[in-house]
Parts: sequence; structure tokens; C-alpha cells
Amino acid sequence: MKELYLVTDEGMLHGRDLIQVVEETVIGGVNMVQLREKKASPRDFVEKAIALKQMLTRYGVPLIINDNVDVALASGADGVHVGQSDTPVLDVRQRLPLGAIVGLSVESRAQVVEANWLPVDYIAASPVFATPTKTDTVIEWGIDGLAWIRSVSRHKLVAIGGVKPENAGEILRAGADSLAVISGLLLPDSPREAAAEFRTILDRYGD
Ligand code: TZP
Ligand code: MG
Repeated sequence: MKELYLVTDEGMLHGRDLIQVVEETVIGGVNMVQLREKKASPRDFVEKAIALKQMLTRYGVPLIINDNVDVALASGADGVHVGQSDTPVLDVRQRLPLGAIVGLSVESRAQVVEANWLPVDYIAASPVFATPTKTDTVIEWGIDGLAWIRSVSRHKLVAIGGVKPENAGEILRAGADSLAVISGLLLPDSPREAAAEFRTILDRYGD
């Protein structure tokens, strides 16, 4: 099954409860979640991770922690996602239990090629489209870039950045295995309905 991968952003909750909003998206069709905390204290980060993990376990949905192996270990999360200037992939892999998920963002063609030699479970093309959610980016892969990555990479391919129901079809046709979404899931009044809309599109593309 193609994945709908929610990445969290505390700034888009507007007073709503993180666990409840994430649960709504899971009911709607999200089947992978990344806890991405840019401002939380270490203690807050761990507490949120533990609460999320507990809820997600009931649905059999894996939890990935953004760039923090300690939080992943403390919460029993299923893996860690890192960017190019975060903890090196080899260190992350070494510190996590066997079978843990390790994801890596790629922001250049050289990094895509290099990732073929790295023990990662997926690479994330970052960003596919420019997005106000993350502005310190270095490339905009676009659909052609995504198709190029698909043609050279041995890894599962996650698309992130500006992913919306309107462009999900072309992203999947270019070869993405997974749609990673922040604002498209968290900003609508009903995250559950937003997730269901993405899920309908994903299911059209099968395995
Ligand atoms: N990494 C690359 S783009 C991005 C991240 C975390 C933000 C994606 O947010 P949105 O709102 O889905 O465009
Ligand atoms: Mg990072």
C-alpha cells in the first residue's frame, strides 16, 4: 500500500490537541507519522513522543522521530528521520535497534546517488514543490526531478513539500511511494476528511 505520511507541526494546531489531531488523520487514512518538533524542550519532546506512540500502536501505525535518536529510544518509536546536516545516517543506524526505520532527506542529485550506499529505508525528496512551511530549502525537485530520483535510486521514495490533493496524482505517477504532508493535513478544519481525500488518490495507484 502506498503511504500517507503525516509530519507534525505544532504551529499548525491552533490550540487543538496534537494526539487527537493525529488520531483523526490516522482514521482518515494516514499510515505513517513523523513527530517533528523544532521548539519543544527535550522533556516535552519525549512526553509527546510517548503519548503519540501509545495512540499509534493501537492503529499499527509507525512513529518516526525527526532528528533525535534519544527521543526515539526513550519513546520506543519505530525510527528516525534525518536531514543532510543532522546526525549522520551511520550513527543513527548504529544507535537504533535492529529493524528500526531510518529516513534521509535528499536535496541534490549527488545526495541521491550517495544514498544508494547508505543503510536507509527511504529517501525524502525535499521539497518537491516550494512551500511556506519550510523556507530554508535549497532545491525544488519538481515532477521531473522526482522522476529522475526514481530512475537512479534503489530506495523507497517519499515526496515532501507542497503536496496537495491537486498534485498528488502526478507525484505518484512520477514514482513516489509515499506522500509526506504537513499543511495539507493539518490546516483544514477536518484533518480526517483531508486524510481521506489523499487516501482515495493513493488507493488509485495501488502498490
Ligand atoms: N521538508 C521539506 S519540505 C517540508 C519539510 C519538513 C515541509 C512540508 O510541508 P507542507 O506544508 O506539506 O508543504
Ligand atoms: Mg533536520
